[in-house]
Amino acid sequence: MGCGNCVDVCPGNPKAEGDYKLALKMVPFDPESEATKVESANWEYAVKKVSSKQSLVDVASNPKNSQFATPLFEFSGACSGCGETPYVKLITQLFGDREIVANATGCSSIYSGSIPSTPYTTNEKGQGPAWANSLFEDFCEFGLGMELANEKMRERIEKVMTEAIAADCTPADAKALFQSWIENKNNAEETKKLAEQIIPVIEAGKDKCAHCKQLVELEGYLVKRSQWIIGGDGASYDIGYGGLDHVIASGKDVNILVLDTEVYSNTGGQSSKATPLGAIAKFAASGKRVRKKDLGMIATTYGYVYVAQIAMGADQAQCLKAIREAEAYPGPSLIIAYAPCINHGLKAGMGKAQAEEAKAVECGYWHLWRFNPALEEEGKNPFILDSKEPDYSKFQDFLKGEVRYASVMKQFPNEAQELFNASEEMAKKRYQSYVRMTKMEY
Ligand SMILES: Cc1ncc(C[n+]2csc(CCOP(=O)(O)OP(=O)(O)O)c2C)c(N)n1
Repeated sequence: MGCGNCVDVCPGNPKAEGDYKLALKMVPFDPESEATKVESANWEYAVKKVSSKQSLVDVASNPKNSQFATPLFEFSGACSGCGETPYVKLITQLFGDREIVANATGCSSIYSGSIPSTPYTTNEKGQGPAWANSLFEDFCEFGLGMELANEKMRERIEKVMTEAIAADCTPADAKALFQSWIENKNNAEETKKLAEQIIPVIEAGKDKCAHCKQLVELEGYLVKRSQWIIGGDGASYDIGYGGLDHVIASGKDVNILVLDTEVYSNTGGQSSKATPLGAIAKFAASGKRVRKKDLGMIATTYGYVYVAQIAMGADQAQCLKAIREAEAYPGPSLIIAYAPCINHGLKAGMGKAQAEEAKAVECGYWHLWRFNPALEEEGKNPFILDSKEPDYSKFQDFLKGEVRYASVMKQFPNEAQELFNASEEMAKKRYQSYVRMTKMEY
């Protein structure tokens, strides 16, 4: 996207400390140059001839491998350096061929639905995410409806298959496959393999077998779907919060991704309940006076909701692990992802958005953790604090590196330091509340 974050984060071949070769290099783009012609031929070759490792077993094991999977979210119209899009892209690399997205209105709906084009795309088999945008205030209910509809259709498949197994008209090879599907219907990888075997058999049998005929109509539901619900902090913490709460309480297998820019980004940076104390935002012109809501902690009180706080640029492995665990958890999941935004006014520039995420975690401004109810079932503490003990000596410098804080200093010099100190105190309190969670007896 021209921001240069990729250059900043993609490791080369460091052989010794200080000898850090970058794998990528930014060069000026001249569409007429010979070099560009060679690169366009290389690009065409890579897109058409080089297949990526799409098998989940291969790609999901670590961040490096995950990047060999073809992204099914490509060139979006988001701001260069946007902190949101890398999370959206990663999810398509892991689950894109069976992903469904219910998207709240906000930046993510605008860059994802830039009609008549869309950055969502398909793999070589023509499979890719299905996507739709709903309102700002009901995006979670919208996704829950998709999940319920999908469950219903799959119950129908199971019913027809059960009847087919008992019927005389159904071919014998189909019966064994149906039995296997019934036993593995919630195993994504198995259903992918089984769907490839079942579809030709039911297509061939549909004229002689009434059950096969019905199953042909339902064949789009054979593969276990990956239901995602994506929204910003305005939608999740504020306006769609009632729905979010209702949906996580439902116990249904949906994955909610909150892209937390700490403001309503798409409408120009209004304050939300995710805006931290001390930050300037619209409707908080002299710096917000109350602290950020801890949406993640609220969600953990259900006990059966998978919850994680992530920041890709701070810990890629933790980010990948949380997204995979959330998707695998057979109930509701909520991932809150830190996303730098042009509204923050990064003094280092949006080309350093990933690096800013690392700084935010290092100084204790943002925290990485996971709450996995599956661990509780094993008698373990479900709460895992992934952030190291923060280095608070860097906290004030972090704030001064962003215009949303630095401008408080300029406009309200008398109150600024007091606000910044309070902001640091709040961050410490929040970290301590996570430390307490790690000490709970189970
Ligand atoms: C009920 C309602 N109020 C206001 C709007 C206008 N609106 C559209 S997007 C948006 C901001 C979204 O902010 P957020 O959820 O934080 O997502 P971001 O843009 O930051 O990704 C607003 C206020 C709307 N679409 N619907």
